[in-house]
Amino acid sequence: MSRLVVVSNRTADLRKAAAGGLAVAVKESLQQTGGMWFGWSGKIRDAAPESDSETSVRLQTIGNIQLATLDLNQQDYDSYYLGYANDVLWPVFHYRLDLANFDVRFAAGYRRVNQLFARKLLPLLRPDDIIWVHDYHLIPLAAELRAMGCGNRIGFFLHVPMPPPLIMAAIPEHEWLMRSLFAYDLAGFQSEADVTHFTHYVESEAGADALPGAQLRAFNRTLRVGAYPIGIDVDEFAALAQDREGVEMFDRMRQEYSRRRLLLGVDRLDYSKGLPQRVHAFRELLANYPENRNSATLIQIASPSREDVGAYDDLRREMDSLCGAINGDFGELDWMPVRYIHRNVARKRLPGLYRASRVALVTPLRDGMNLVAKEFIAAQDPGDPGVLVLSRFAGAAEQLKEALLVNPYDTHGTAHVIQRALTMSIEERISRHTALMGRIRQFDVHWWSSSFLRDLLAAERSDDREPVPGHSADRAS
Ligand code: GDG
Repeated sequence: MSRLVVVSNRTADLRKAAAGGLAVAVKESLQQTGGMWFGWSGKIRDAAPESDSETSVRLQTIGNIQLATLDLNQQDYDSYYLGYANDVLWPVFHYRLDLANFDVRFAAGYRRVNQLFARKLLPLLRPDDIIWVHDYHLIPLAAELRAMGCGNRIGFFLHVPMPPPLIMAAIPEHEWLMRSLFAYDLAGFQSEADVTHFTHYVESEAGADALPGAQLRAFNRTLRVGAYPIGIDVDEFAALAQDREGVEMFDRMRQEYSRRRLLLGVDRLDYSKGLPQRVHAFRELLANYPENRNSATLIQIASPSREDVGAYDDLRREMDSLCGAINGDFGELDWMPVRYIHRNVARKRLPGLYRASRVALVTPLRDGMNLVAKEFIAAQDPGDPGVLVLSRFAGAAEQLKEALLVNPYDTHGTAHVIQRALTMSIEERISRHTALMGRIRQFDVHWWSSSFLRDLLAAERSDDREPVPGHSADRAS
């Protein structure tokens, strides 16, 4: 049987619980199949910035997974990771052109690190390995590998949203980036909306033809595309809720908040997650529906993320001030409306916390999928489940229609829907939860990886293995 080789910007620490959607899902799917996980170690090495002569790949085997990691130098970290990935692709793919910084040095660093990854990965590959590349950090990786002669099957999955063509076109290198995707055999997206955006982009910008079998033909190549909404390991997560720590957490929260109704948000502290808008909506709930005063409490966990990026610092200050103001304006000696925790919470505690909450607020401004929505559903007591309030701009909204969908920009409307969630009858809660649970069980993380890999194996190979124009080999010639 072929070996699976997963490539992502960073590998996860396999001995610790992962925080962050990609790490959680990739780890769970790779543990099922075994294989190799290749990526950045997370470390920055001191070295002459121009050479990668000392970069060596570290190999480590843990269970059925071989981890292959390399360090980055400071210049590459600054331009590839902080620059192009976090200051160009992340904001643009989340529709935030206002936050993007199109510094040309970033694009050069991005290309350099993708070439570095390709050079270091190639000698580790066996001819029948199946390669699965993850996310926006590594869009040109297959094109670089092909330019070095790699003929393996290579699939790509985008965890973040694919923006509409005119937003994509704001990236100065958009043509190069999107053309690179045609070096893959399969490009997977989170939702049908993402597939549509990509298809419209290549049709309008590159005159692509849509072929039968979910294929696109452009740049002399054929690429299969599809939506593979990522899921969670439902059984594992539900079991975690029954673990000692899960039960203890649940009991503690239920005791502490016995007289109060708990609302919960769990997110990385990221501007795509709509945290200030959520706090504004909660404030409006207290203002417009006074029965919630002294009664509803919002616990917002915002785990630290990308603290080296400026926009995240601004967000942190904004959240500190919004939460302080709401507690100052509405709090009582024995009630604080918002408990804002800017720390990472142990994964084992999350299920108990989800289960003790009456309402989950999952209200990103834009999100590829959002796994918290699915974790919340999985952790509920089916006989007395909580209600999911979900942004229509999360990829998850395409699947989770029985959640209460909101527009997070509409503060008034969101507050109204939260009130509806808080007052929903048990019959309606159970009926919605049963439907949602069925859906996340059917489309769980194992479905996600097996359907992606099945389609990657079945994808018709592009007729040529030639380098995609614009990548190493033809630049060198
Ligand atoms: C990207 C896309 C897509 C969060 N805080 C803590 C913690 N978490 C865990 C959650 C969940 C994961 O991190 C977050 O997953 P999301 O899906 O919400 O978001 P991103 O990190 O932005 O991930 C996203 C995902 O990739 C997968 O494709 O869904 O759209 O943006 O598992 O539970 N875990 C712990 N402590 C925390 O404080 N232990």
